[in-house]
Amino acid sequence: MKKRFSIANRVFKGKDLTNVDSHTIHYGNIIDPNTDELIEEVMITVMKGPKTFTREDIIEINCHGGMVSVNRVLQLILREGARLAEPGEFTKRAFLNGRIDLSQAEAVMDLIRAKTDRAMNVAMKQMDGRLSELIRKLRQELIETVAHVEVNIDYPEYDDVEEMTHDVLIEKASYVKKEVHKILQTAKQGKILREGIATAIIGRPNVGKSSLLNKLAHENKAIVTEIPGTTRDVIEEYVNVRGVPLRLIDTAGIRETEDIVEKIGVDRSRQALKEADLILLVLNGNEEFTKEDAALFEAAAGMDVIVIVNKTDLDQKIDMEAVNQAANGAPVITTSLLQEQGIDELEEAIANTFLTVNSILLI
Ligand SMILES: Nc1nc2c(ncn2[C@@H]2O[C@H](COP(=O)(O)OP(=O)(O)OP(=O)(O)O)[C@@H](O)[C@H]2O)c(=O)[nH]1
Ligand SMILES: [Mg+2]
Repeated sequence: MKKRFSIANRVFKGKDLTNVDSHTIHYGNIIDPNTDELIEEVMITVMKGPKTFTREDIIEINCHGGMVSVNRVLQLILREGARLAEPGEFTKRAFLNGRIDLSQAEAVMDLIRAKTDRAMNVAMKQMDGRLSELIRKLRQELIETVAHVEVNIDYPEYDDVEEMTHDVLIEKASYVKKEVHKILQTAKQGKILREGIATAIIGRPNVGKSSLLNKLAHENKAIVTEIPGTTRDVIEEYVNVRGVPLRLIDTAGIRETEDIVEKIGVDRSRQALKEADLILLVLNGNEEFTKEDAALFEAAAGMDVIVIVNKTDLDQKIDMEAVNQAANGAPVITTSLLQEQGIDELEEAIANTFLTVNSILLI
């Protein structure tokens, strides 16, 4: 008798689990076999391989919620000879037993770690075998092409087999290359969905960067004051903007400063800017467009940028023409974070940037 059944039968007072049908659930009690003490009232599910997640026999014990009851049952079973699964062990066994392939196994991990509904959907589709199917088709295409070439070489006398010419080969190879390239694009997207788009909020001091983080996070995470140079360290927060996961990074306002702590903060801001996937460049509409603002646009050149002209509730002193010119085609959104104006437009711009940058193949 298998070890898992013998352990379960030893601690379970109810039906003999070796004699029940597969995929059935049974009510009973967990009893300490040494002391006859009642440990917990449970439902036990018996699933015999190969129609299980790992293709092996599986016994699942459902006990009451709460750490104490779960722990008591767990401790007893461990004492009786079971051991805890290693992280990812069930998925590993499912893979080793040929139940799922590697891309599906990865999808299981993505599913567990998914940060938004959209990330979850992508993982579900990958688990469903969609990526495996794409790869399998390309592999098949290549195998058939190679077989075709071999037939041409080995049996030149067959005249009913179409000749594999250089042109046909090139055509097939470039088709496969194009498809592989598409799949690789989705890998970048997968990483973004798993880890969030690294989004740096950049701007001169006091323009409203921390206010922006707080608005997108719907929480007062960062300290906001009217004193320029309030944020000195990098603050990170995961937010979900219309299903797109962002790792928002609020930074110290970038300016020349003699203050040692602020200086370190400014260096970190520059670093965050360099490492980001997306830049939210914040300007103060109540002030002129300055040389420092222009320098920020230069630092962000070539990156995905959304420009935010904030404080529209105050007098507009900024030259919008200069802003649009510096933006060079990047979206420019006007907001009053204080009066909660323009946030919808900003969220839409973020979602759009994400969708166009990373064509979503798997969704
Ligand atoms: N009138 C007005 N004030 C705003 C707006 N957004 C932010 N503020 C104010 O501007 C000041 C600075 O806001 P913060 O969000 O701390 O600015 P910051 O860019 O993070 O500043 P540093 O951390 O110093 O670089 C605060 O007093 C905010 O209340 C706005 O849309 N309109
Ligand atoms: Mg700040």
